[in-house]
Amino acid sequence: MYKLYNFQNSGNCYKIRLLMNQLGIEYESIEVNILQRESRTEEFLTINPNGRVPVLQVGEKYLPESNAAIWYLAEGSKFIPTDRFERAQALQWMFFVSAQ
Ligand SMILES: N[C@@H](CCC(=O)N[C@@H](CS)C(=O)NCC(=O)O)C(=O)O
Repeated sequence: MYKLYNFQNSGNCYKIRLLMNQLGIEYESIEVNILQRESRTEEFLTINPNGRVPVLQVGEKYLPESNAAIWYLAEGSKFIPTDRFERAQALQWMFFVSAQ
């Protein structure tokens, strides 16, 4: 089962939870209170040296960056277009949003 290092009020975390719900993917949520700097502890920095949530845990591996997690989870689903140009457009919007 996946684990999601997660802060309830974070939009970057929300979009992963939304996708997992849409795809019916089960996961364990591990709440990291960023307001109490729980993402900056020595322990958490071994999970993500960037000190931020979300982080998706896949087996023994950690995947920070919400868009990377979304791309990983959505592979093979209707959320990643099969058409090459449309796939690039999906990435276009993901890059656009992360640059705002
Ligand atoms: N580009 C990253 C941004 C992650 C990010 O900014 N996370 C914020 C919450 S939305 C965070 O963990 N802030 C805590 C901190 O910087 O200590 C992503 O998309 O996952």
